[in-house]
Amino acid sequence: MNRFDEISALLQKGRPRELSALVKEELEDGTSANDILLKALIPGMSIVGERFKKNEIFVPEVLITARAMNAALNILKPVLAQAGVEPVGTAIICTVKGDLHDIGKNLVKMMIEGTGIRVIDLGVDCPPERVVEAVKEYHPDIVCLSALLTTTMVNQKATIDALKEAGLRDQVKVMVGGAPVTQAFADEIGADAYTPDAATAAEVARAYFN
Ligand code: B1M
Repeated sequence: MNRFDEISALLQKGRPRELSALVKEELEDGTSANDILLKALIPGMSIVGERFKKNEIFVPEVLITARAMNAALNILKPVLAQAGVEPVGTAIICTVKGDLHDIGKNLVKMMIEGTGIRVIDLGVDCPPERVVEAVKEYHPDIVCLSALLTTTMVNQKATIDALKEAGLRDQVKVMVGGAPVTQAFADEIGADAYTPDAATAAEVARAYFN
């Protein structure tokens, strides 16, 4: 078994301590944080998703792997983030109302932070009115909305509508993403950008400041 497979296996078994140790070791050996993410952690999480879909594992097991994933992401965070650089702007990010999935959101947050943008994280299950309040409070340049469920994608639209009603829509770029979200859906709800993954989200966010 190679190191990426070992990392993936520890993630799937939900072993945060051993996983974190191996991720640290891999970084110390010179492997890039991006490779660890794209070749070990994300493929590991996809396998978990497939097994969940087939009812081979259930919510408690998935929660355990999600905790392990977040532990590994915390180790990659300082490597992905650019230290000591004055932020070029501000983004707020959340997972929309009704939705508790935060791994993708956390990843998008880290990658955007890595481009030198300050990111304010409103967490999960975030109602549209909380986003409106945060836009009034922090005056962000970008609002990032993540949704992982077909039943909660509609709350990306509800959030955009709430920003319109509050007269704030034109002050921010709204970016949407998450596994069920598509470019067509983003166009339909009037988002400024859809991106399929965290790296592209970071590129698009940074491009707003170029
Ligand atoms: Co949930 N879950 N889950 N789950 N879960 C999915 C999403 C599901 C596809 C599983 C399946 O059936 N195969 C399915 C959704 C089906 C659907 O609606 N189409 C599902 C379901 C049904 C549910 C519950 C309803 C299950 C139940 O209770 N019966 C329930 C809902 C709870 C709720 O939210 N109200 C539920 C619960 C959970 C857990 C709590 C157990 C756990 C979440 C823990 C946590 O996040 N802290 C969980 C998990 C872990 C998953 C899977 C297995 C993995 C999600 C993940 O973290 N992927 C997932 C199956 C899957 O996706 N294969 C599944 C890794 C992550 C890196 O990818 O989040 O897609 P992702 O993010 C990507 C891109 O989407 C993108 O960038 C990231 C990477 O580059 N991206 C953005 C994300 N947000 C973005 C925002 C952007 C741009 C890009 O711009 C702003």
